[in-house]
Amino acid sequence: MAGLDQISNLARPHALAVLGAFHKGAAPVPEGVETLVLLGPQEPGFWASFTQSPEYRDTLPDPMDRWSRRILDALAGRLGACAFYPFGTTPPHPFYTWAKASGRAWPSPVQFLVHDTAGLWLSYRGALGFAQRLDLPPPPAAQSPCTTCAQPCVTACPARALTQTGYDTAACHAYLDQPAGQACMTGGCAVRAACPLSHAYGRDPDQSAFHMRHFHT
Ligand code: B12
Ligand code: SF4
Ligand code: SF4
Repeated sequence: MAGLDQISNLARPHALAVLGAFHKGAAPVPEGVETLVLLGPQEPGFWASFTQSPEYRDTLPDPMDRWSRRILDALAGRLGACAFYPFGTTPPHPFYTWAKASGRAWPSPVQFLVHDTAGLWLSYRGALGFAQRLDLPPPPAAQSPCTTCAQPCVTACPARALTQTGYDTAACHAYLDQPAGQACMTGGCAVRAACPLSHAYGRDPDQSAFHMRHFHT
């Protein structure tokens, strides 16, 4: 039976890491799944690895989603698991709910998820569902990092589009169209960057720029 160490070892060459896992019962999961394992970028290094891929180089649409499918489908095949993705289904798989169930990510004061190592730069490339109940270690942190933080995320948005009162996506897009918005376009969302845990994650700003271009076309 697969264990988290084996999953991590197979994911690492693709610059992917296990960012959380939980058993059925902690959150609704697809039929037949007993354990769900969440995978996302292993930093530093994810962007350097991804940009070597055929999907990045072929200039066709949605390179990261296509890369995620190829890599996670192969991992699922090796491990006898099923792969699930945060994109491409209607309705979407509930990754936000799954993240909370893992005990390694929490809603931040601005609602985006904050993760124990990725901070607000958290994103998932997919999840592996296992029919077996795998042994899972307890989550490394007992509580959200936000409880002992000065909360710079709350005031970091220069457009006041993402605050404790919610996310005004129209105001965010309007700001990104202005010259001042170029800082978010090239370096990523200032709110996500403001989190102390984000600083330690080591994400390449080129990756943030890539996602921002996708978000704000
Ligand atoms: C639709 C969507 C959006 C929408 C609306 C957000 C929303 N209301 O959830 C829009 C287009 C605004 C959006 C934007 C972004 N998103 Co988005 N988005 C999604 C998506 C595809 C579906 C969410 C959904 O409806 N799920 C279905 C419901 C039924 O299940 P659920 O997710 O468990 O439901 C919970 C959430 O919806 C949550 N919720 C309710 N309202 C809001 C509002 C916000 C802002 C958030 C974060 C959550 C949230 O409450 C529900 C109950 O717990 C998820 C992936 C996924 N499959 O979940 C990513 C996801 C939530 N997004 C993500 C990301 C990375 C982004 C971007 C940062 C992309 C980027 N640029 O890199 C941007 C934000 C731009 C910025 N300022 O940087 C990440 C999480 C990031 C985080 N730290 O929280 C996810 C998990 C995708 C991933 N691959 O990891 N997104
Ligand atoms: S800046 Fe502080 S309050 Fe905001 S998400 Fe990060 S740890 Fe939580
Ligand atoms: S991308 Fe920039 S304008 Fe949009 S929510 Fe983040 S900090 Fe605010």
